[in-house]
Amino acid sequence: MERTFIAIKPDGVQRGLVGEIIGRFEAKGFTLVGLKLIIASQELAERHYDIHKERPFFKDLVSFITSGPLVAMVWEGDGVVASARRIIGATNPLTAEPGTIRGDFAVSIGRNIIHGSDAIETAQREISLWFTDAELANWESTMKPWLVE
Ligand code: IDP
Repeated sequence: MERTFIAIKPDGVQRGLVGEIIGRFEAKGFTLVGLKLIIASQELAERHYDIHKERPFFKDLVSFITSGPLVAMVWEGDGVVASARRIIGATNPLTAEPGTIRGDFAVSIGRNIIHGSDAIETAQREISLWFTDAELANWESTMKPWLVE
């Protein structure tokens, strides 16, 4: 079953948007299989954003992402990786569509409140970076027959 890694960044936590954001994924019909509130270490943040290490914003990004607690999550469902990216919206919140999380709640690219894996392979890498197998729950919602034909 397809899984994706979602993180509510420290700005989303500070702004009290945790419940709202989790609610959107729940209401959509995806299944929560991992959840924790943590302050990421410098090493974890650098590994997570490794692909951006040569970019001018890398230092500020790592410093911001480690600046306070974030909510790390794994969500499961058919097509969840691409669907979550649509629910989240464009990287720049000013161009993100209204109705998306970034479109509804953010104004700045450096404070765009949420991360979602951009591809299935990236999701697998990020999930194993942030979670151990024991931290993930293998379960099926009793709602499934009402969600999936
Ligand atoms: P994504 O989060 O939508 O996948 P990426 O291009 O992978 O976007 O960038 C990762 C994160 O780096 C973004 O969410 C944003 O917080 C930050 N970022 C990307 N581009 C810039 C920039 O030009 N200035 C400042 N921060 C940026």
